[in-house]
This record gives sequence, structure tokens and C-alpha cells, in this order.
Amino acid sequence: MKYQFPENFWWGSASSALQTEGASDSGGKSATTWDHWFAQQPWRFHQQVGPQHTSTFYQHWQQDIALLKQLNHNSFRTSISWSRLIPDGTGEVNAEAVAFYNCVIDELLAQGITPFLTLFHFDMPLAMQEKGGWESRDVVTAFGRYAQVCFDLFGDRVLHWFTFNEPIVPVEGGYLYDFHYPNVVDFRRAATVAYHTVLAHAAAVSAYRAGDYRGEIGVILNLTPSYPRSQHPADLTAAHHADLLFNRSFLDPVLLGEYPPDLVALLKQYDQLPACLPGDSALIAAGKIDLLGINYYQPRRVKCRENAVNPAAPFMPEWFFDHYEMPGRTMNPYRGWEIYPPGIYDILTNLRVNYGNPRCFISENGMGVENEQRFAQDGQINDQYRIDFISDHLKWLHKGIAEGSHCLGYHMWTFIDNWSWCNGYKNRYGFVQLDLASQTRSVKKSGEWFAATAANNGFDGEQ
Ligand code: BGP
Repeated sequence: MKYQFPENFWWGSASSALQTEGASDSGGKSATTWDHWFAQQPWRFHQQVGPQHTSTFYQHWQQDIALLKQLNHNSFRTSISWSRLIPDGTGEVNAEAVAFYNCVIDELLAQGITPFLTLFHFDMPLAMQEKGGWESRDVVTAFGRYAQVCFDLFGDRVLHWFTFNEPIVPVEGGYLYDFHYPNVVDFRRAATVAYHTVLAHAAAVSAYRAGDYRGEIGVILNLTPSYPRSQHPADLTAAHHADLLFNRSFLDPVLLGEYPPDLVALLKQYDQLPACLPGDSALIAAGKIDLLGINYYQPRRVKCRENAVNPAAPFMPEWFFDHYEMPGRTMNPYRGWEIYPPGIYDILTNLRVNYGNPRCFISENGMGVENEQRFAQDGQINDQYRIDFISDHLKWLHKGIAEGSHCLGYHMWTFIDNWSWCNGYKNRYGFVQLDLASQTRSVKKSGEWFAATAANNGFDGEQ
């Protein structure tokens, strides 16, 4: 069967500044929390590879954009590095950074590739973290100004803006589960960070609306559908709580302009609510978006808790559910994530039925695989597993669109193997293989498949 996608469908991929640019201590850039953390605790990072060099986009942007063109991308998302553009977070704009981002944007446009830009992809300037990071209201204000600077500098050519990439991840990593700096474990502080992130998002959206720019603004959320083990009421409640905490804590404010009452009640019951100020609700209501980016990697399967909570343990989302390992599930063993293509359809259906069918696109989906060298054939990585992964997800996406979902595109994570936070270069995600020693780039089989799919606006596949 031919899986044909709507006209002008966005085909492309996503990346982020910190994971690709490199030059982390040059070009006038200041340190992020990642540079700082790596200097303090390099053993936290796979093979002790830090963020200094990553995939050298800062030097090789022209060559990389030529590769995007070769992969038939009509759109591409990356992020601006706040610490490169405004090194102390609030003061002078770095002219070298402006020149760099102008080159990237202009080259993308010259190659017929629509730039999508994210303002914050996990890379907190250290100077801002030292002022409290997202726990501080001052940082929220500083972010609003940074956003405004970006719109003024680049908004004449960039028409698709995203305030945050996966804003819940720094909350989880930095304040609950110890996989991002500052490695705090404290739910109430996590809730404050999440709340202030929503305020910062809304401040940026408000600045965008006030400036009368000619594009659109949204946010990128990692949505993880919560599937209960069974239809038993206790399992359903567990799934409802997981959904409230991990999905709706950001989805509802950005689409509906307010938090789910059940979530507020839950946090109030456990005395975990962040401090709110008069005017916050109006600001959040003004943060409603034009376009939702959906990052989908894996579902979340839950069941009711088997055991009582240890009342002395830190309050955690897991007070309300246990993780459930569904028998027969398909795993990506390298990343430890379940592969479940129907999840993409379930997300789109939920948005269509419960959120008024917003304009959206798949902004990340992908498969990280370790030691891909073993799949090399005649000098090319034959990553058929990645082609299968993408086409399986695209089939479910196609079904969602056929049933009326307003999904406008599909971006893969990612175009070139890049640095994955604490995992360094362990798992490779790219359409393009990166040889770390020589920085040579070579297109994998999946890159060729994707280029053909984008050119044909679809692909032939089994039903
Ligand atoms: C998303 C992030 C990306 C990227 C990707 C793959 O959560 O937006 O930055 O890294 O996941 O995950 P990982 O790098 O952790 O394997």
C-alpha cells in the first residue's frame, strides 16, 4: 500500500545547539550547567565525553546543511544557545553568535529548508543557574527578554518558534531523578521549576504576540501515553495520575491556558504546590500556542502500587503507580525504551478528541543504537531496523491523519549522530554517521530511505 502524506507535509529532523554545535567555550559563549557539571563530575558521562566538541556544527554548519538538503529535508529544527547569544544571561548580545545564527538561518533558507527554532533545549546558562535557575522568578523575566531578543534578531526570517524542548525533562532530571544538574531530589522544588517554566513559556509567547511578528509560536512536549495494566479501577487511577503528572502538567497549560484541577488538588493534598502570585493565571492563559511539537519515543505502562509508600522517602510521582513491564513488549535494548508505534496514533487521537484537534507535528521520534559499526556493509551503515522503526511509526501517523488529526509533519531525531547528554556518543540516532576521530560524515541507508520518502511525500509499505 502507498502511504501518501498531505501536501506540504514537513519532512525533516531535529537537533539542539548544545548537542551539535561544539565550540562550547569559544565564539564568546559562556558555560552552561552541562559544561560546569562535566568539569565537576566527568564520570557521570559515558566514556567521560563531555559537551565541548559535540558534532562540530559550529564549524561545519555549511556542510551539514548541504547534507540536510541531500536528505530532502524541507524543514529542520535546532535551538539557539542562550549562553552563546547572551553570555551572562541578561546583558550584552554577543555579535559573533548573531553572525553565526544568521549564517545558519540564511543558508537553510537558501537551500529551501524552513528553519524551526527552539529557545531552550536543556542548556541553562551557568550564570542563570547561579541565580537559582528555574526556581527563580528573575530567571523567568530574563528568559522573556532573551526570547524577545531572538524574535527581534531573527523573527523576520524564522516563522516557527518553540519556547522549550521537553520542559519536563530538566524537572525530572534536575530535581527528581538525578540525571541532570543540579541533582536535587525534592518534589516541591521540582514543581516550582515546572511552574516557572510554564510562566517563562507564557512570557515568551506574550512577547511574541505583542511584537506582531509574522510567524507562529509553540512548544515541544515529550508526550508519553499512560497505559494501565488492566481496566481495574486501581490501575486506571494509576494511569490517570501518571498522565496528570507527566503529560498534562504541561499539555493543559499550553493548549487550554490552565492547569488540570485534579493535578492542582493532588499537589495541594500533599502540600507540594509552588508559590503563585496574582497575575500568574492571566499570564498562563496568555501562553496558549499556535503549534504543538510532539516528541514521541516510548509509552508509559503503569499499574497500581503493590506496596505501601515509605512515608519517610521523598515524595515522588511513583507514590501513585508502579511501572508495569508488559509481557511481549518490544524493547530498544540500547536505550531501554519500549518501541510501540501505535502510541503515536493514540497521542494524535487524544489531541483531536480532548483538546480541539490542535495544529501539531511529530517533532522527534527515533531510535538510538549502540555500536552501529557492526552493521557496516561496503562502507555504509545498513540500519534497516531504523527504516522499519520509522515506517512503522509513519503508518500509525498516517492513520491518525486519515481520521482527521491536524498533524503537519514528521521530524526525526536526528540527522547526524550527536552527543546525548549523559550517554555521550553511546547510542547513535542519525541518518548520517559521524566518525568521531575524523569528523567524517557518511549517509546511512536510513538517510537514503528518508530522502526518497520525503521526495515522494510518502512510501510503499505493507499494511
Ligand atoms: C529527547 C531530547 C533530545 C535527544 C533525544 C534522545 O528527549 O529532546 O535532546 O537527546 O531525546 O534521547 P537520548 O539522547 O537521551 O538517548
